[in-house]
Amino acid sequence: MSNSLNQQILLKSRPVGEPKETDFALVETPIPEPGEGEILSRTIYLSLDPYMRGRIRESKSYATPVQLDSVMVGGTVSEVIKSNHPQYHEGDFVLNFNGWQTYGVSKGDTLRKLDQNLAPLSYNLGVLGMPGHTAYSALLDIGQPKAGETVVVSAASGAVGAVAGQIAKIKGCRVVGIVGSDEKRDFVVKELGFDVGINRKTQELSPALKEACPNGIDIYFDNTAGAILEAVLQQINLGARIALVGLISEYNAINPPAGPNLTPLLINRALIKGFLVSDYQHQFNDFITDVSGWLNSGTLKYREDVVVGLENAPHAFIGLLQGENFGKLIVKVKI
Ligand code: NAP
Ligand code: FER
Repeated sequence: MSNSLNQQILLKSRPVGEPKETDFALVETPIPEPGEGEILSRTIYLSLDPYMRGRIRESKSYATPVQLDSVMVGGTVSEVIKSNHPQYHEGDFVLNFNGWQTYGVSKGDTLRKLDQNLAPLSYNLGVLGMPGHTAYSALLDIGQPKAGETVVVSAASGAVGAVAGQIAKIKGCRVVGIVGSDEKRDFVVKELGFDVGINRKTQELSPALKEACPNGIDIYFDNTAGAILEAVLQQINLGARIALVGLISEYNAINPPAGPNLTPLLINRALIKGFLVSDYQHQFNDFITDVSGWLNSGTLKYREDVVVGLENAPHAFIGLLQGENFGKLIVKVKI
């Protein structure tokens, strides 16, 4: 591997079911030249996120798919190497979208400059980035949490779930987190301060939820859909709110899964609303102000799962969809 070349991970085939490492390939190409108004940057951190599973499908959903033999998409923290844009200079750190490659060219008006004195640079891909923003806006806007209410969060130790559950605690709610291991269960209770953790792999969901939520469920922050949504619906309260944020239990499914029984939604006149973080740009400044404040005061804790080396991105991404990450999954790209 050479430092004078751009290392890129391309999508080679569209996975059926679980992605495989052979669906991706590492190639080396010349480092690109920035055009007018553009900057060339070196990738420092690459974010790996569940939405990428949707982007490697053929069909368009809310975004266009990655083409075969193209570089995988992804949010990045990068260092400016060359700039043809008046607002950016060599050595600046920026949030951009280089994708799974060591260098990238971006248009100057699609970037955000980062200040590494405010927070570790990688946080801009997690707690102070798209996942944190998702947690903040989906919980506060759709969930409308009130002190004393019961909030259930799935994928609760992850990038989005951990922040959502902690904000619900800050708002005075009883918070129950559903996770995939005992270690993650201990983490959400002992480190993050949730009231109860449930291991979805070893505990039966309905009785565990009944015990954890003696007053029923007012808000469900749904990162998973599937069996967890089904079990939660059976115990929702009158006027419950459900933020449908992610359906990770279905992302690798080959056939469309059977839907849950929706009768409890009707009986309880409950609200279920789909959420896309891109609709909430207007709340970005409030999100940064509040979440940075909670982070700096130690009220909100943040855990990262850092994998070193771009070549390990496919393996780590496959693991993300199987619950192998513990905290926000980031690739530290070494050049
Ligand atoms: P994450 O929680 O850090 O990682 C994914 C986690 O999902 C895994 O660690 C695993 O946790 C859990 N999981 C995997 N397969 C599962 C299954 N079959 N059933 C239940 N849980 C499963 O990822 P994230 O970045 O925070 O994303 C969480 C969710 O938010 C995803 O669904 C994502 O698509 C969604 N999201 C939506 C938006 C939006 O705008 N709508 C934006 C960002 C993220 P356990 O081991 O604990 O089960
Ligand atoms: C976005 C909207 C949604 C985005 C990511 C998501 C990277 C994530 C959706 C999901 O995980 O379901 O603009 O930008």
